[in-house]
Order: sequence, then C-alpha cells, then structure tokens
Amino acid sequence: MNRRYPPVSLIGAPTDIGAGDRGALLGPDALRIAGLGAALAARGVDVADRGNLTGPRNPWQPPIDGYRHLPEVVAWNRAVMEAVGAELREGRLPILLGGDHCLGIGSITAVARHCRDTGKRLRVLWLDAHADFNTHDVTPSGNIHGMPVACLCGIGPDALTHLGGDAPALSPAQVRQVGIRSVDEGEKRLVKEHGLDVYDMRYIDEVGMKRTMEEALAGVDADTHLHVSFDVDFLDPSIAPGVGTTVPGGPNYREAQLVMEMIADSGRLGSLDIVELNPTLDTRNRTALLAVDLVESLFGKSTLMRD
Ligand code: HAR
Ligand code: MN
Ligand code: MN
Ligand code: MN
Repeated sequence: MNRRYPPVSLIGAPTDIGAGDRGALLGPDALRIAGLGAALAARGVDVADRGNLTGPRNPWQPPIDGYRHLPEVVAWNRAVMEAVGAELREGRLPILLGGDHCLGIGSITAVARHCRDTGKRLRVLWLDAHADFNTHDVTPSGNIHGMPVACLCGIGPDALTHLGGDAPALSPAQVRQVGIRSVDEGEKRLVKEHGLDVYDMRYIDEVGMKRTMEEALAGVDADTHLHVSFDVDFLDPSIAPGVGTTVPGGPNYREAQLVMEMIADSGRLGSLDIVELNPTLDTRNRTALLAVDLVESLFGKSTLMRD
C-alpha cells in the first residue's frame, strides 16, 4: 500500500454539456480503457472506481442569454459537487473523470467547501491552454467550459456561483494557471482586472518549467490542500490530439512530466480533475494513454531512480 496517498476514488462524469464539440462524454471510459485504475493500483494506491454519474443528455442548442445549456450544466455540476464532496468527507482523494471543463465548477466548489470545513488552505493549479474566465457578455461561444474559473470566483450566473451555498467558492489568489496560450479579448481584460496568477506559455518559454512550477507551488505547505484541474488541452496537440479545442505551442512531453513530478514532490495533492479528453478526435486512444502516463507521475512514479 502506498502510504503517501490517501485512497483514491474515480468518479466518471460522462458529458460534453459545456463544450463546443461532442465527444468528451466518452472521456471517463477512454481513461478506464487506457488503464487509469490499474496504473494507480500498480503504484500501491488503494483505488475504487465509483462508476459514472448520470445527468441530462446534451440537447445541442444555441446559447440563450450568452449560455449554452445552463440548466443542464447546473444539474451535472450539482451531481459532481455531491459526489466529490462525499469522497472528501470519507478522507479519500477524488479523481473526476470528465467530461468537459465546466465540471470543474462542481468539483472545486466541493473541494473549497471541504477546505473551509477542515481548516485547510486551498491552492488550485489550473493546467490548461485556456484561462476559462469568460462571462456571458464576453464569451465568443456561450460554451460554459470557457467560464468555470470566473464562476468559481463569483462571476457568473447565480446557479453556478452559488452551487455550494456561499459565493464565491474561490478567491483568484488561490489559483495558479499554467500553460495558458489562448485567452479571448474580453476575457483578457477580466483576467487582469481580477489579478489572476497566469503562467502563460511565453513565461514558461522565458524562465522554464522548473521555475514556473516552483513559483506556482510556492507557499504550499502541510496545511494546504492542492487541487489539480488538468484540462488535457494543456498539452501540446502534437502529443495530445484527442481534445476539442487544440491550441499549438503547449508543453511538450518532458515539460508535462516535470509538472506532474513537481506536484507529486509537494506531497499535497488532495483532488484532481481530468477533463476535456475527446476520444472521438483521437487515434488509438493515445491521448488517454498519455494522460494515464502523466497521472502515474503525479502519483510519484519517477523516470529516474528517485523512489
Ligand atoms: N475561450 C473559448 C470559449 O470561451 C474556448 C474555451 C475552450 N475551453 C476549454 N476549456 N476547452 O479550457 O469559447
Ligand atoms: Mn481532506
Ligand atoms: Mn479548460
Ligand atoms: Mn482548455
């Protein structure tokens, strides 16, 4: 048994309700087929697969008042929040298998509430090509997977900002975004206004991934719960083509491994989302296989003899 990690629970949320392409609803099973559970078990982690949550089907409608599928997004996030919250209360480490990134609202709302209840400090690492800080009046698409960070910071529709009761779930000071390289015009203004800590690809190019991660993890201590929200489009599309919204110029294989290894070294991982995987856009499930490979590093597997 790997005593460095609490027991893990896999929670599938098979939906693409907040995305602009269909297919992310197949993410949970693609990750299972890529061997996620077995890979964690091989690391000595005690892992239970809770199966898939259920929720409304995707009606594939245009936006209403700047939001696509808002009631359905709320229903899915409520289910995710409850499932993630229940695992945290049992002292387990929930891994949310998305599903698109709108589900980060439910997942992180549950984590934030758990941290309030247990007196832990919360740090959220948002690994993504996108800032996901849109609002209904600046969104170019109406897709709610472009809005979760704003919603968590209290900017968005009441049903999402108040999902856990109190709003905001998060303060921008608790968030570090890494890998960002696609931010819409209006979104840029909001990101600056709210003082989000963004380590974009230019910064990573200039200072390197090691220093970037040292800075993103600075201040994480024994009292910190670290939540990692891993949007698979964080990765360069040449290694991770199985996502709906690829953006060139992302972290390469070794940079991504270093990110995961440095998070593992912090010893503070408390919860994880793996989102935006779209196996319909992939070949031979290679992006899910890469995600599993990276999760192994996140759970302490090292490429050198450091164990
Ligand atoms: N920023 C664009 C929009 O709001 C694209 C957002 C894409 N989001 C994700 N998650 N794939 O990061 O529509
Ligand atoms: Mn805990
Ligand atoms: Mn995202
Ligand atoms: Mn993204």
